[in-house]
Amino acid sequence: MQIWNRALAALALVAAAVLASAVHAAPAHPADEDGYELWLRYRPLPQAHAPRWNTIVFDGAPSATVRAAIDELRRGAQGMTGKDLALGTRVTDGAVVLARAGKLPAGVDGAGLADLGREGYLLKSATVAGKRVTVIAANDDIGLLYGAFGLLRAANTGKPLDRLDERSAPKLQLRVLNHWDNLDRSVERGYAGQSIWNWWELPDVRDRRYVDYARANASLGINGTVLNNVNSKPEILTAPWIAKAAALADVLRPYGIKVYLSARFSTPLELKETKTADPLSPEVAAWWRNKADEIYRAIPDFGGFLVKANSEGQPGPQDYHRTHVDGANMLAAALAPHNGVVMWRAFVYAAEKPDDRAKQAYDEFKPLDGKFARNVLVQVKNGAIDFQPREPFHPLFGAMPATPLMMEFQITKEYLGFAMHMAYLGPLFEETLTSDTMRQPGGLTVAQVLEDAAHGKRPTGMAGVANVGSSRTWSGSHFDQANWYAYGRFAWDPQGSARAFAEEWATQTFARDPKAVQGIVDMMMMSREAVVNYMTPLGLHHLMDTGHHHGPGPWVDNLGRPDWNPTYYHKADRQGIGFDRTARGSNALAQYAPALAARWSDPRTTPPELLLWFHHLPWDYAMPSGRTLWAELVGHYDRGVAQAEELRTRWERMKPFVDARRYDEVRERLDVQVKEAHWWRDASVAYFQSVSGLALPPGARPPARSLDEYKAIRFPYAPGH
Ligand code: BDP
Repeated sequence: MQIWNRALAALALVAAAVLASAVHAAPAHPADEDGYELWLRYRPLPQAHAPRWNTIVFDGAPSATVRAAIDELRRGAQGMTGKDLALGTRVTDGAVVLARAGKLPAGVDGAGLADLGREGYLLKSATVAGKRVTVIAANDDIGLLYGAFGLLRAANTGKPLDRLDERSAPKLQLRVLNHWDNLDRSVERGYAGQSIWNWWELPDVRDRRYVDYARANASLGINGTVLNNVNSKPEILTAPWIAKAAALADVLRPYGIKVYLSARFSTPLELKETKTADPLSPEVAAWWRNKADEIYRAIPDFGGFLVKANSEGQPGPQDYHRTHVDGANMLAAALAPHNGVVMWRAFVYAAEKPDDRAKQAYDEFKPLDGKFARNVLVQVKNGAIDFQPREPFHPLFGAMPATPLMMEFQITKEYLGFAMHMAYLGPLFEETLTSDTMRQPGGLTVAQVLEDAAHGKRPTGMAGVANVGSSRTWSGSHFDQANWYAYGRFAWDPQGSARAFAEEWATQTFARDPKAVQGIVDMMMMSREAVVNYMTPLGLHHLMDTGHHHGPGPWVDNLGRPDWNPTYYHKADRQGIGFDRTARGSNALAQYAPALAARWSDPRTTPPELLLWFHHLPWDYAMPSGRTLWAELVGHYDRGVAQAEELRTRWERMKPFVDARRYDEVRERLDVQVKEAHWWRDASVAYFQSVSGLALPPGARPPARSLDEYKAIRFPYAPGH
């Protein structure tokens, strides 16, 4: 495998460098890397921290999953210590014991294992028959694989390996990537090259990269992947494509990853196999039942369907005057005999409706609470508009207590600078997950809503729109890998911490030196707020240019649908700026719990970062800082630019710790980010000034170019569109 060979090749060099650095204080400069190995680099550990593992013990015939765990442990040990671990059955000093429940070596305390479910694991330092061993215990093979990755992470991040006592189990059941990958290998909103699925060559040719993809996901606990775009095509459900999906399922299965498909609601009609796609037509229901049976013959553990219906022009049950429940439940009935699920998206809005777009999903779905079949999850984006740099949490969270709601985050950065800007999304995920919906006395966070779907009796889950592609870095840039990482870790534990995940990632991906980790993590933690500041400060949203969403377009007001126009969202005029979502305006606030709605209906008790999401305010509105809204807005844009520059300066300080290749590749992007932060700031200030008619606040720098020049900028071939 590529990672393996590269690791071996690099090993001699790096081992020598590390040994040298243990003797002399000055670290040798690390060898160049291209990022392909992600956070699974397993570089040599200094003697004092290196694991003293010497054999792997497993009693029985290893399944493909256990073999994957053994391979990974060997790969990790080889990289970190230079030692090859033999596989044995006798417990020796330094053994890593993989044990299923019921087969724990005598003397090892397996208390609590039973509560950890199929996927959980225990990591324990123990003494067995007088030998010091490390035990990975689990109820199922997949738990052993996750435990192996957990142990390697502990070693890689410098945890004391002789005092391990860790228990871990996922808090959500379905931890899924959504690939928006098209059948021609283009990727909607993809900035990391082509789709990693080489559809044309599948099913006969199985790129070795699929295995590395599976390893990366399994290392985080991601256990599902939707292979194709939510804007789906009928062909994906035809025999040749089912065979391609089945080939991928075969590769991914040992790593605990199930395959799902996005289904187009009108598939049978478009394939001319039925006369309608009406979900209540028996002919249609029978077609889907047969289709499900056909898929399960090829993929016995197929996960189910993801569906985007009656949204942005996609077909759906409403085309036949049926409801989302009619549509979802019909598909659910076809999948139920096979234990498949339907992930039905709540991302719906229609131009014909004059109402605030932010309200439409709640208005359509809230009345359907409790009506969905048991194997349906409603998949809700983190916010009510569309993956903006900042949005308040979606009002559906906490408002449908009788329906499992699945979170949908976007890992690919459609609205946060593609793969060009550094924006670590951990803080965005954490901000949403820790939001208090106030739907329960004492509080009810979004994370709790996800974890407790219908009181634990129905499936739970989280989806992330993947940022993975054919790029050598997988994610289009080195730092975008961190967003895949953090997503996976939050899907495992929605109550985790963005900073802690960043620390793990930076240590494994870049350098173990605490100074480097601290420096890199600090950059990551400030990066998303920098983007918010120079793109959409103070609760502004959807100001990106049309279609491709690259760069500023706050002036755009001529699109086919009003709710695609930035002017619809900021509503700036001579008097003021912001979307009034209070009772005087669209009253979207009424969709939140009354106590929260009351708090946010007064601009003085609305958090400043959400101010213009909920309020239309005069330009001279007095902000808590004492400045006017206008001065504060310009101040935020300036701050964003300063933060982008600060990111670059901080990266320069990381130079001694990072190999030259990755250093330069990150540096190039930071130059772009600084340039584009200026562009965002200048274009936005120029535009809002033209609307407000106000002079720039004292000391503010005039935009570099005229508004007309900014308006004339075009990107006919921007990626992902
Ligand atoms: C928007 C994207 C569009 C997606 C849509 C969706 O611009 O490409 O198809 O969301 O989530 O963010 O369905």
